[in-house]
Amino acid sequence: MEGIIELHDNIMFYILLIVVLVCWMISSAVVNFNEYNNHFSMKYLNHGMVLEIVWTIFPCLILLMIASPSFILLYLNDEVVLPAMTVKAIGYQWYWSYELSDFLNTTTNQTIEFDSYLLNDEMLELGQMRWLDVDTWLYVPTNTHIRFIITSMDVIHDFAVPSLGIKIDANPGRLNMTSVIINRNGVFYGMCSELCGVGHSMMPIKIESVNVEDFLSNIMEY
Ligand SMILES: [Cu+2]
Repeated sequence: MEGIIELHDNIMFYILLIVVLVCWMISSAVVNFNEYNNHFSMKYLNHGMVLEIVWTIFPCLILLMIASPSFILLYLNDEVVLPAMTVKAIGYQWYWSYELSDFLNTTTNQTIEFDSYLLNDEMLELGQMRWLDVDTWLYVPTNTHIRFIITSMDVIHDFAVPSLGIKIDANPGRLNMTSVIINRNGVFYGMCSELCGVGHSMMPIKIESVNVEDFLSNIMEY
């Protein structure tokens, strides 16, 4: 997400430059070259080789300057660097289910997995977010390379957490992968972002990032 914001800021610089330049050229043409201010046209000025070359090359260079950081970010986002843990998120009509296959529940001797359901209005406690809070949410450790594997059991869903910069389709029969590294504690909300039926708005995502020690004690409770 930091990369996306940085790219936006970078591109915004060029956009402002272009908008100002184009507005200035249009307004100066309207003001200076109308029939009141300029009665004559110069008969022999109908082609300018240098000008043509300049206004072809210059926009090309600007486009290249915008394209290169954009491609770098695009391919960097695909890279999954040695994940320390894996979270599998499975979309169902209409809730998310999570599997932490790196961890074993010692009492049942099975990998940790749980369903995450929306809290309805009656169940909400003071301070909880309406239509965003869930009964059991995902804890993840901070400063850890986490791999998310996204899939679905029925129709296409979409696992989207905007503040983490994730938005990945959950397709039945297919595993999609992305990775995050969260560098501070906090709660991150997301929603299903692919229309998946009447309960589409009732399957929010809640991820809480905590220190590694807190994370290890929290997952005991799943
Ligand atoms: Cu959905």
